[in-house]
Amino acid sequence: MAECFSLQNVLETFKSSLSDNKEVYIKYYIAGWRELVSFMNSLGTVFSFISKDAVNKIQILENFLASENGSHYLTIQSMLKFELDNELVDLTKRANHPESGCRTLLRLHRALLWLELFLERLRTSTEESKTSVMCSEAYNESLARHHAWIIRKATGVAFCALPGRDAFFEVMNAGSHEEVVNLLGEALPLISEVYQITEDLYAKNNLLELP
Ligand code: 1PX
Repeated sequence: MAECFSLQNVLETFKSSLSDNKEVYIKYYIAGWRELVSFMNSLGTVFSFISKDAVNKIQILENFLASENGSHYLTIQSMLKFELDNELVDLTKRANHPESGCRTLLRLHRALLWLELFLERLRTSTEESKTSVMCSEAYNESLARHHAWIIRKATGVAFCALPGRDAFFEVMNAGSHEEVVNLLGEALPLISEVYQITEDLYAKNNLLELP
């Protein structure tokens, strides 16, 4: 794990996650998430229930990658095919395969939409914009509908503890505000492309509501 977060690293890992034929390498996808989690950890302990869950999911995918079936977990595309062909996915309710790669990655995938919406708000924000508002608006448009009431409540509390916009730009470690905004402009289309490829793949296979 990088000892110091930088937005540039996130950009690089998501860039590396796209293969020439537009498959998504799981190794880099989760490396991107590890970077983001290290960023979130630097914001304080109120976020630890979120980062714990994210790390848990990253770890599940890393374990698959390191297992004897690891070669099937090279890309999201190959993982889907492998797990579906071998009936390793609980499709309607959690049963024999409660922690399949497919359902685990789907949770991160949904969070990626939150990230995209949040970063877009951050990119176009003004000095008066509040990070907590941008964060919860992005959350309400994405993850919220997948979360139980108690999680939504806890998440709302955590958002109130977010540092202000200036401090936020600072921790992103990417230079001046203008440079951060430029970098966000570069990162967002990439994140959005990775998101869309995954979304289409899951939709095509009818996997968007995996339990
Ligand atoms: C450059 C700035 C970017 C900021 C980086 C922030 C990284 C955020 C990483 C969030 C990863 C969240 C993964 C959540 C996965 C999830 O939805 N899990 C739930 C469902 O899983 P299950 O196994 O039960 O089906 C689980 O119930 C979740 C529990 C914890 C609460 C998750 C709240 C997610 C809020 C996302 C917003 C993070 C705000 C960070 C502020 C910077």
